[in-house]
Amino acid sequence: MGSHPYTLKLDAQGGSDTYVVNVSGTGEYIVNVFDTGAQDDGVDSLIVHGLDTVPASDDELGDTFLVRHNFVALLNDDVGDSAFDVVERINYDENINARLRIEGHGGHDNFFIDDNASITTLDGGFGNDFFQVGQMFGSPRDAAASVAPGDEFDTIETTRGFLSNGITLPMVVYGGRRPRRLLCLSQQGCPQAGRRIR
Ligand SMILES: [Ca+2]
Ligand SMILES: [Ca+2]
Ligand SMILES: [Ca+2]
Repeated sequence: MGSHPYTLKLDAQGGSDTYVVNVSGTGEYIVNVFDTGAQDDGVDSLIVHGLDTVPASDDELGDTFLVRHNFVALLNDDVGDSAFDVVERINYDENINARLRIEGHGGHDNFFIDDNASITTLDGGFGNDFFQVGQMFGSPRDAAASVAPGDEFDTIETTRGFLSNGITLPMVVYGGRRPRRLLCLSQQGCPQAGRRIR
């Protein structure tokens, strides 16, 4: 996963622990949430809070979260060119044995999920939030595609490309009060695939 000059390590060790990360929406860092307590010693949770913003228009993008088997990332456009250039990255693993919870709060937030290593809850909060479970890629996500060591992840070859798992462990999605969209490409069980959720 490489090193980063702004890295914070969190390890509350044995017993039940709750780790909370409030993202900033700008800049980049790595937070390592690696609880070294035994897997049967308590329940450990990770909660990631997005920004609670009030969008000025329907086009104003809120938080963009990327969820994989080894990290949650908030993608930031610090340059303001409508391209993501820096990342707030929270590494986690299966030692988060209770739940990974990501809350978008206010704003038109987007969630892209390629895989998970913990039972997961996504809560969009207020705003027109979008959730996509599984993404299509042009090639396997390995070193040949310049994916960093340790960040490789499984895909399934389909007629349209290489599809990420979407989820390995159960996930619950809460859309909030206004119309949301859920696009599910995953083959790992999506009872509401392609349907709007409320
Ligand atoms: Ca613990
Ligand atoms: Ca938000
Ligand atoms: Ca939201």
